[in-house]
Parts: sequence; C-alpha cells; structure tokens
Amino acid sequence: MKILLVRPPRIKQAITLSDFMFSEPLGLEMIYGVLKENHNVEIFDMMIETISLKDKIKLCSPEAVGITSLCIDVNKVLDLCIEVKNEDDQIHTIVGGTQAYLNSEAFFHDAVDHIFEYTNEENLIELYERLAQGSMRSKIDGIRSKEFGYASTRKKGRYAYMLPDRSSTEKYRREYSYFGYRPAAIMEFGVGCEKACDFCLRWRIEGYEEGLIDPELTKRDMAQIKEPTIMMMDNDFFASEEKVKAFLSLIRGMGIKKNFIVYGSVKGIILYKNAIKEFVECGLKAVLVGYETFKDTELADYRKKSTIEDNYKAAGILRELGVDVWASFMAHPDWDANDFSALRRYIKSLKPQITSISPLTPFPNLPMYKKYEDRLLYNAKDYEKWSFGQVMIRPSGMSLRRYYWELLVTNLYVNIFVNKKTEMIDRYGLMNIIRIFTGSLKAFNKYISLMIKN
Ligand code: B12
Ligand code: SF4
Repeated sequence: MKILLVRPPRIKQAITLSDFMFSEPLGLEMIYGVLKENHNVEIFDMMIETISLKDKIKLCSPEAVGITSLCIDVNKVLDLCIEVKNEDDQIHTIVGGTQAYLNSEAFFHDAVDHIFEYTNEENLIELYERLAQGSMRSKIDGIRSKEFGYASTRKKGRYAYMLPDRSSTEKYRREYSYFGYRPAAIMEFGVGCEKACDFCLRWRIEGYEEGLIDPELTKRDMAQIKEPTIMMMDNDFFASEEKVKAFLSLIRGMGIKKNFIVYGSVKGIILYKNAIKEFVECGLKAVLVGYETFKDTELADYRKKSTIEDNYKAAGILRELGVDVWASFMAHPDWDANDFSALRRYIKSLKPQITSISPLTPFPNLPMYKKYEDRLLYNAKDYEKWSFGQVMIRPSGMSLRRYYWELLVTNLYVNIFVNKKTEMIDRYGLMNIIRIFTGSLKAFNKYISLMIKN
C-alpha cells in the first residue's frame, strides 16, 4: 500500500515558538519505521514543504494519508482530510498524534476515516493490513473508525515509543533545530513524570510512573543519529540519579560525543548535582527549567514540588557548572502591575540565558479548566487559540490590554537586558541569534495586535 504521512503546516494565526524550537516529526518517523516493512511509505513535512497536499497527492497517488496533530492543528488537519477526499474519496484518511490522544472527538468528521487514540506496533500493523485487504471486519484497540461511529473498544493505552527511522526525514533534517542548535535531533530516554504538576499535560500523556525506554532500542536509535546535537524530550531528565548515570554509561559505552539539551526539574538539579557535573563533561549544554513563578503560594498551587529558594539554588548550580539555562515562566491571570515588575526582578536575579513567559493555560480536560471556566476568553473549540502563547483567562488585576502590554514589556525586558546576548552570539553564532530574534518578533507582533484589538 502507498502511504503518505503528513505533518500539517505551521498555524499562522497561532502564537507559537516553532520558529526557533522546531524538531523532527518523531511520531511519524516511528510510524514509518514500523510500516516500511510491508508498505511503500513517505513523510511529507508541511512545516517545510512549499507545495500543497493536493499537488503532492497528484504526484505520488497514495492509497492512505496519515496526519499527525497537536492542539492548535485541529482545523488544519480537518481541512487537509477534506482536501484529500476532494481529490479522491477512495483514499483512506487517518489521524494520530497528541491531540488525537487528548481529544479524539475533535476529529469526528466525515472526512476522517480512522483516529488513532493511542498507537502501538500491533494496532498500526493491523489497521494498514486490513485497509490493504479492503475490509475492516471489527473495531481495533486504540482506533476509532468512522464506520463504527468512532466508538472505541474501551481498552485504554498510551503511545508506544518505537524505533524511529531517521532516514525517512533525510531531506528535511538540516532544518530541524532547537534554539541556537541546528541541525538538532530529538529523542527520549525515559518516560513519565512523578512530579505530576497540576497545570501540566506532559505527565498526563506519558503517565505518572517513570521508566526507561528499552536500552537496546535507545542504542540502535542513538547510533543512527548523525546530527551533532540531541534534544532529549524526557519530561524530567533529572528524575533520578540512576537515570542520569544509566544515560552516561550508555553514551560513554558507545563513544558518543554530542551536544545534549534536556528538560530538567529544579529538584533534580539540586539533588543530583554530581551526576549533572559528569553529564556536563559528556556534552550537556543547556537545560530547560520550568521556574514558573516568583511566588511560593503559586508554586504550591501548581503542585510544583519546588520553592522560590530552590529556584535560586538550581540557577546557582547550573551557573557554577557552566550550563545554559532556558527558563520558562507562567503568567498568572491574577497578577497586577507590581507582580509583573517583581517577576522581572526575579528573572534578573536568576540570570537565565534565555527566558520565555507564557500565560497560564487551563487546557480542556485539566482540573484547572473547571476552576477558570467562567473567566475563559475563548471556547474549548477555538483550537488555534490553545497554543500556550495566548492569554486564555480574563485577568483580574488589570485590563486585558494592559495584561498584554505587561507580557510584551516583560518579554522585551528579559530579551534585551537580562538574556546575555554577547555570550549567546559566541555560543550559537550571529545568524542563529538573528533567526531566534526574528521568531520572537513574530510573537511580539501578535501580542501587539492582540493588545490593540482588546
Ligand atoms: C517535540 C515537540 C514539539 C515539536 C514538534 C512535534 C510534532 N509532533 O511535530 C515542535 C518543537 C515543533 C513543537 C511545537 C509545538 N508544541 Co510541542 N511538544 C513536543 C514534545 C516535547 C514531544 C512530542 C513528541 O515528539 N512526542 C513523541 C512522539 C513519538 O509522540 P507522538 O507525536 O504523540 O507520536 C506517537 C503517537 O501519537 C502516534 N502518532 C503521531 N502522529 C501520528 C499520525 C498517524 C497517522 C498515526 C497512525 C499515529 C501517529 O505515533 C507515535 C508513536 O506512538 C511534547 C511534550 C511531550 N513530552 O509530549 C510537546 C507538546 C506536544 N507540544 C505542545 C505544544 C503546545 C506545542 C506548540 C503549540 C507550542 C508553541 N506555542 O509553540 C507548538 C505547535 C507547533 C505548530 N503546530 O505550529 C503541547 C501539546 C498540547 C496538545 N494538546 O497538543 C506538548 C504536550 C507540550 C506541553 N506544553 O505540554 N512541539
Ligand atoms: S516536572 Fe515538568 S514535566 Fe513533570 S509534571 Fe511538572 S511541569 Fe510536567
């Protein structure tokens, strides 16, 4: 069977960071890795491609088109499925990805034939076999099919981490980057997150329980990565000392010398300083840290498992170890002007290399959604708005316009005065810094237009 796997294009109307955090479509590479044995598969990355899906279909005549999805992609994915059906209604349309897992109902639409709520080797092979044979017969675990009214078998599951085939995106790979590191690959070493912060989707996607991905799979995957930089997408790379040590022994054993970027918790940085020091000697270059706020009461509300003082300690440790910090904060909807200036002072004292501040987003299905339901500025179905970059909760301490102004000023302040530009130019090169800056400008422009509108 000829199968086309598609990543939708960037959503222009959404506020995203994907100009400078832009990774390969790892999920599609995994699907490719499994299906290539028995089918003729191709990946079409519309975040890079310039031709339309319609033209691509004319060129390669697929029998099935599979599309991956994130929260803001819903309408685009549906449009693409309609485009496929308009071209040839015999082509099977299949949707998977994070949004299909978190909210499969969003894809209950006449143009969508099958939705993968969760994906593993068994259900993947089974569906495409049945499609090739021309008969579905019955429902399949993890898949909601139009012909069965999108009903599920009720068996629960999560996405399986399978061996990706990195060669499937060969022609795109030089474009994939993470901040100043380009090209950069992305992979995962361990899943889950026992910190279970209240606002976070990530542990809900992968589960509370932490565990390592099969080390043999990791080795085979690591061996195929040619890029000099790997972004490890684990929720908390510093979940335990054993985990960091297991990774170090794996890369040392394989003689891997690369730059590594990880997401790390404040707690882990404090507890496993010595293991992190060894990791720095083996290539750790930057840590993405969620400091979130400058108020202990909010950290407790978020169930964050760290304090303002812990944030200082973690920042000090990473500075001492010479690792860059890419810090993220969440603007609380009840902040007033004094809170924003306190945040600016706090960021200045933590001295991160890069900072991003996004408004608190009570994603539908999170317990927080109920709490803020009556203050929501948009509907759950305004999919493009749920980008984690747009203000979603009506502020209580100031007007919405002023709130956008404070976000804009704070982002400008930290980017111009706090983040160390000269150090960054040395590290990432002028061209990369210009690219990051242009990406930020797009977000700034959107903030300005939202400020004017409100
Ligand atoms: C890497 C990553 C990215 C990459 C690209 C990911 C991609 N799929 O293209 C980049 C950096 C571009 C990115 C951008 C964004 N991201 Co992001 N990202 C991640 C991250 C760190 C890992 C995702 C991943 O690769 N998982 C591993 C793969 C293997 O899983 P998977 O894609 O789900 O694939 C599996 C199955 O779903 C299935 N599958 C997937 N697609 C398909 C298709 C078919 C046909 C089939 C059959 C199966 C199938 O097969 C795979 C194997 O089991 C997660 C956090 C996390 N840890 O989950 C956030 C995350 C997914 N991102 C998130 C967000 C919000 C965004 C942005 C909106 C952020 C922003 N404001 O800029 C943008 C949107 C970009 C856009 N559309 O313009 C949210 C998602 C919320 C949601 N409900 O969707 C997450 C959970 C982070 C968070 N904030 O909590 N992201
Ligand atoms: S530590 Fe990070 S990944 Fe884990 S639950 Fe908290 S915010 Fe989510």
